[in-house]
Amino acid sequence: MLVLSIFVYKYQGISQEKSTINEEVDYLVNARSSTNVTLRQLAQKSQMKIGTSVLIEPLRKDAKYREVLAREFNTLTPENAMKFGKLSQERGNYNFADADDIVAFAQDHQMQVHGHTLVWYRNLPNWFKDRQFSRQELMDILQKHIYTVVGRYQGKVNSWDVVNEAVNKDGSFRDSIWLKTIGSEYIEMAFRWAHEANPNARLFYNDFEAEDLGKKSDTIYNLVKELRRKNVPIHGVGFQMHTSIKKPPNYAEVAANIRRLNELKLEVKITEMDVKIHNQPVAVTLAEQAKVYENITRICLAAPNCNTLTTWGLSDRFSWIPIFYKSPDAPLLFDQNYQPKPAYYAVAKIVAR
Ligand code: 9MR
Repeated sequence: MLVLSIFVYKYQGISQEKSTINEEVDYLVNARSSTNVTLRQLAQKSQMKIGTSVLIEPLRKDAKYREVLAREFNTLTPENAMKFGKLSQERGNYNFADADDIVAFAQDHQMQVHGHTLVWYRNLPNWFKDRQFSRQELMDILQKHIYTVVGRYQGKVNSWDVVNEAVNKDGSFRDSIWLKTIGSEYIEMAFRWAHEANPNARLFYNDFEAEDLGKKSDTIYNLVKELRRKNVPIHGVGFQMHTSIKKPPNYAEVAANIRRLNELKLEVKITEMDVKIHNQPVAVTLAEQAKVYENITRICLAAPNCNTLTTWGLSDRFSWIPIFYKSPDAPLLFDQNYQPKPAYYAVAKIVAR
């Protein structure tokens, strides 16, 4: 702890002197050798949840992945293993092997699990393809799915992304099979069923590019406000926070958005953070990336209704970004070799306060 205190003291000193970007870069890059306290230990002290999404393949095969996961994080989110299409290959049948292993790892290491995700327009089971369901049939399918999955992990998974990405960029509702077949009530139904399956679970609406103020976040705000008014069991909103150094979040708006949700007595979790640096992993871009992580961590911790920061992947080795954008990137807190990056120390600095 002493070592880390010195580190924090030194860093604050630099900030107060309004250091140049180069000094900050040097500091953040060199910070690596000057601390031996883990993020998880710091987070524990400040009652913060610090998490990452988890992929089953490295969890099974890579001892270093397991080591860093247990050492640095106190909560995790299965990145894919709990999606409907992954769990149910055939109608009526579930394969929980991957999800069970992730949950068991969390339990063995006293970590919480945030379940992801019950209702999404993507990753639907193959048996949905080319099928026309009646409204009642699809409601039955969804209810059964939610009861099965939430029920299975009762006591082990006590928060859930119930509905994921139901709103478009322009603020309209996404034209998913759920909306088309059931109507917009599917959202309310999903929350009620999740609550019935596990009355102790904290239930979230989760989305991307809705962290700032604007059409999309306004629709989400109005949606959750209406759900609260109708006494639908919803406890929070997930800000995915997939960002980039080229287009960092509008911090004042993120803070205002968290504040207005607090007025509705809703929690906010940062659920899927990553910060693209666009194939330029040099000191300056790593320092810019660190700043984005630092600012978001600070804003979250300063708000009474936000205390969770989860990144979408543990190491740059396993990020979805290079695959999806077909371009190398390094968006996370740990590099390809599991070494902490400047962003790691920037988050640690805030969590240590
Ligand atoms: O990172 C996930 C990737 O491995 C999957 O192929 C993809 C489709 O299931 O989903 C990615 O995670 C997404 C998350 O589930 C919801 N928010 C956006 C994430 C990145 O696409």
